[in-house]
Amino acid sequence: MLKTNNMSGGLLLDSNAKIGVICTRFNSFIVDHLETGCVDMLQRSSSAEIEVDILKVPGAYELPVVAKKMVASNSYDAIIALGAVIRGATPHFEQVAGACSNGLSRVATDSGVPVIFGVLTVDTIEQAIERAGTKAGNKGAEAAATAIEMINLMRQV
Ligand code: INI
Repeated sequence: MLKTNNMSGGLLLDSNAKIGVICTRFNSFIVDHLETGCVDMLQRSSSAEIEVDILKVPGAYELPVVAKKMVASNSYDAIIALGAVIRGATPHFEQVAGACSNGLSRVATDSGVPVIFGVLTVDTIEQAIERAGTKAGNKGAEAAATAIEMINLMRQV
């Protein structure tokens, strides 16, 4: 006999959670819109109480170390990292984007706490604007929905 347990996280949080949102000040004219989209989505995705701590870091390179410190406090159900690395304006794009994405991924896998990658890595400022609340959606809102889904899923596993 086969017993299948299907587990997936829904997009509505029905029990309390604490979420850390880390935002870069670099490219703040984009990242501020990701933050707004993120907080708005968190608010609309919960019938329970979500406490949100919002922290600012200088740039995407600094996101992993702060995420690491936050998960070490054992007080967050998920961390959302928001930023924008724009190739056109960044000669060392690969280093900044690579260190950021590898670092965040490592914090998540080492700790078991979901760290959501809400960092735009794009070629142009136009592409960043498109993904910050205009024609290609809002990466901050997507990151918030992913955080909710992951919190729900991690509570089932
Ligand atoms: N940081 C970003 O978040 N986005 C960028 O596009 C960027 N550019 O263009 O260089 C950037 N650089 C700063 C970097 O993240 C660090 O803050 C800095 O190197 C100090 O460690």
